[in-house]
This record gives sequence, structure tokens and C-alpha cells, in this order.
Amino acid sequence: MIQRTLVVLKPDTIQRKVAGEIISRFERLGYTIIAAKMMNASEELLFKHYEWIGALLTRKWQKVFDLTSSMMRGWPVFAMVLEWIEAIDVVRKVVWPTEPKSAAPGTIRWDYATMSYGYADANALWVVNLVHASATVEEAEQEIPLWFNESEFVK
Ligand code: IDP
Ligand code: MG
Repeated sequence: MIQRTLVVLKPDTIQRKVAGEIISRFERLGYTIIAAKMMNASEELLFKHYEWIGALLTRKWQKVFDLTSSMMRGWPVFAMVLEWIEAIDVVRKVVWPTEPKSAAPGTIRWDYATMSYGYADANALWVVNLVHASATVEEAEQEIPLWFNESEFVK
């Protein structure tokens, strides 16, 4: 199936200036960027993204939600929509899982980060993991229209 997925390069990717390298990994797999923008994510957008859609507050606790939201607002992010075969599962596989310590070598979260839940909790940090990618079809279908208007897609 040809699918669309939302990828957001988080502030740590932009700060480290590895956005180009990360985008290359998706391009190398064959994905096409059909919408993209640098932006400052608002508190409202992030609440909808992480709680309405992602249920982060419900699944975790307030401190994790607040840290994640504030880190995502502290610096610009690069949001894009990628399209091609099985975009949701394939892109997520290259990004997943949430904790870099548990990620497999070759995934983005392993190759570019070193972070564990234990270290993050002990030091009041969010889990620094470079990239957001839609996890399921339902998530992608809700996230894409939240981040992009129809007019922002290339023809
Ligand atoms: P995902 O990004 O792999 O889909 P989610 O559970 O949806 O993971 O969490 C969203 C983001 O919130 C994570 O990517 C991570 O940056 C942050 N986060 C999630 N759980 C924790 C935690 O237990 N401590 C600190 N930050 C967390
Ligand atoms: Mg998620």
C-alpha cells in the first residue's frame, strides 16, 4: 500500500545540524517528501499531537508530558510528510523504539543518540530521540492534517 506518514525532526536534530543526514536516510529508502516546513510548534499543536492523538499524558505522567512539550517548543522543528510503499511501518521501523538504549543498531534512535528511561527520569530530562514518526495508520491519519493544510502539499 502507498501510505503517507508524518515525520518531525525534533529540536535536538536541528540543534545538532544532522537534519540533512536524517532526511537522506528516508530518501535512500525511496520516500518522497510531499510537504515540508521549518516551524515553531505551538503549545496547542503539541497538546493535540501528544495527548489527543498520542495519549502521552494518559500513558505516562504529567512531568513527562510537560518536559516533552516544552522541549518541542524550545527550538524550531522540521515537519514533513513522506509518501511511498508502506510508509508508516517502514519509517517507524527505522526510527523505533522510543528509548535509544533499546533501539537496534542501524535505527536512527540508536545511531544518533544515547539515552535511557532511567537516565532521563533521574535527571528530569525528556527522552532525546531526534525524530517523531507516526506509529500507526490511525495516528498518521490524525497527525498529518494537524500539522499540514491541504495547500501545503505539492501537486
Ligand atoms: P514515540 O515517540 O516513540 O512514539 P511516545 O511514547 O509517543 O514515543 O512518546 C512521545 C515522546 O515523548 C518520545 O519520543 C520521547 O521524546 C518522550 N517520552 C516518552 N516517554 C518518556 C519518558 O518516560 N521520559 C521522558 N520522555 C519521554
Ligand atoms: Mg508516539
